[in-house]
Amino acid sequence: MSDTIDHLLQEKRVFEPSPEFKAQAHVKDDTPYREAEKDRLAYWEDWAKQLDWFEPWTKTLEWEPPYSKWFIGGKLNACYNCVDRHVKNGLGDKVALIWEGEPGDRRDLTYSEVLEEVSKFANALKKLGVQKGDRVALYMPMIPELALAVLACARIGAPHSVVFGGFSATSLSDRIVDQEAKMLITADAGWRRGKVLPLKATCDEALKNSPSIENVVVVNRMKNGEAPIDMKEGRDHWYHDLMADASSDCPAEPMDSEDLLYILYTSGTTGKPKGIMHTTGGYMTGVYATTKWVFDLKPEDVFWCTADIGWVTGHSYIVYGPMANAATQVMYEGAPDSPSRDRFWKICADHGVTVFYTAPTAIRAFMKWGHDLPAQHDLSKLRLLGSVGEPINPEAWIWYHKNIGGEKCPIVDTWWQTETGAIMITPLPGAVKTKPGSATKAFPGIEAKLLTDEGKEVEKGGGYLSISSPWPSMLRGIYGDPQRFKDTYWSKWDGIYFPGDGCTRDEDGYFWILGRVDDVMNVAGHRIGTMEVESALVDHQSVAESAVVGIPHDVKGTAIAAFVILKDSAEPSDDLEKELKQHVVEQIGAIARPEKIMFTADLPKTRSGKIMRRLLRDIAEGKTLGDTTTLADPTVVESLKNRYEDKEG
Ligand code: 7RM
Repeated sequence: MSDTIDHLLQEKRVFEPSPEFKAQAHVKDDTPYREAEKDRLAYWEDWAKQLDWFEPWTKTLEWEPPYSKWFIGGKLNACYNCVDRHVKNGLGDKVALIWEGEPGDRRDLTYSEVLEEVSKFANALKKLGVQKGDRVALYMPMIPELALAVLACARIGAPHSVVFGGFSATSLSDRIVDQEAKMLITADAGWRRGKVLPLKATCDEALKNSPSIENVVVVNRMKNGEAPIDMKEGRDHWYHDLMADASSDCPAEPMDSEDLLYILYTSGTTGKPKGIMHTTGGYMTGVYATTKWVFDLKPEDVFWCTADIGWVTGHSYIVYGPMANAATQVMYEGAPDSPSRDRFWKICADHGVTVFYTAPTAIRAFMKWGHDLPAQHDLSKLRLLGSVGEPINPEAWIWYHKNIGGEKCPIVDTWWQTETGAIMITPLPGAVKTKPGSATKAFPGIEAKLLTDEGKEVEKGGGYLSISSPWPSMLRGIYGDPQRFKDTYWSKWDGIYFPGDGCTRDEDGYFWILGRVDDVMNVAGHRIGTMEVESALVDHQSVAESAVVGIPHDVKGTAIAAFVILKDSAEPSDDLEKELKQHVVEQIGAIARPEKIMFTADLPKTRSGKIMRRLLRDIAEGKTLGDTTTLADPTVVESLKNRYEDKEG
């Protein structure tokens, strides 16, 4: 961590928005910051009023830490705000989605077409017995039907829970069981790097352990029989069959501002992911506001967020934020290197993308692939770039600025979390000068500070990031686990939100986020708990104990290294190493595949029994030992540990 700090603090370059950008920007100066500070509630009310409400709220905020309620008594519908009201306002013919499948197939949908499809599918869901309040799980590729299904759930008031299509059957059924989802929506398969991702087959596996699911809806993505599947009579239904005779008349359900909109699972410090809950009025206000100002969105923009809807970034900045703003956006199914490593730049050029939002791990991969690839495409329409998911190293920031942004696009480095629902720390591109590697300042209306363990504010230097007053899109809890909600986010300080990130502030008060300070890893922008991977390893018959650490990786940011103690019956071998990696993939998903597995006879623990992760990281990075493939001799670990304990005094 201290290497990162030193490195970041040497970064002194400052980038001002160009006069041309500033002149056309929604926000040109610091007025909204001052206004929000003067009266935060009035400021958020102004945003909420820009949405359509069936009934107005009577009270803006009720704050009984750690629970907040926003826009109390108000009634609205998230889908209505993303679709119906645009059609009503004459934007029915505006293109909502420009979709590209990985093989190159295309589909454009206008807002009127989205309204028609979503209404029909909402009726189909109702016909299959889904009622307001019932949870619906989605396990889908990045096809238009995923966005449509999410909106259809919102339309009838059935909280959705999207599970990323890269997760395993076990991960899927764990999530279904936790929320007792009644319905599962999937597709026969999806495309990823030219390979067929057999989603329905994985669902069938998950369904063996998901007793709450009554019906399964299957979208036919593979039109040429590339992925034959089994359909279980009475349980499984083709999407196109349901749509064939569904009525397109389905008024949006008036929802209470505090009704549950969705549950999205995210990794924490235990083996069990947390079901983060977001409600309707506050969440919609937060994503609407941040999409408009952070991405400086205008009616003529073509927005492209490259995230998967299976992550929060796709919820907030593909589905709800952009669509609430009546944006035209690109949606892409596949990998950035399929069929070749310039796919993203080809998509940008073909569709005239103006605002592009991606992750540092992708940018680092593009850097490796070479600047001549983007140079072969016309990226001149781009006017604003964004970054999300992990700290962006200054080298990647500068490369992005030069080679993608043509040195004319501001870069918004946006810090936020599944839990925060919307962007929290970010420049406003027309008003805030940027520094490569810094997420700059809190969004207007957000109160971010650095605190010490004791809760003392740090004006300049290092501390823990904190949010000291409630914000509309904040999580409302962890599904089924109020105690964990309190323990995880609200026990460090009194009534102040603890996001779990370390950070420093410079002389301008800019935030430089350093990464997690808990046992959560950020692998290629995805959160994975060390305990989750440890549980998956221990689940294997040959493993007695394991300890997992994150180690630096030049593209992924962090890679997973696992130390494994085998049972007496097993012997270390290359084959076993492969088998264990595969076991983790089967238990969690490919994103959790360990880069390195080291067999050891013992794990270095402190006298109080805590695993010494810092020592393990050093060993895994080769800082402590030459050959680290096996630490079979217990005395090796013991002597390492002693040396460490001596050093630490
Ligand atoms: C949106 C998202 C959240 C964690 C968060 C941080 C890290 C995200 C940035 C960042 C530095 C950023 N949600 N993180 N964005 N760190 N700069 N701009 O990623 O719930 O999946 O992850 O990601 O550690 O706590 S998430």
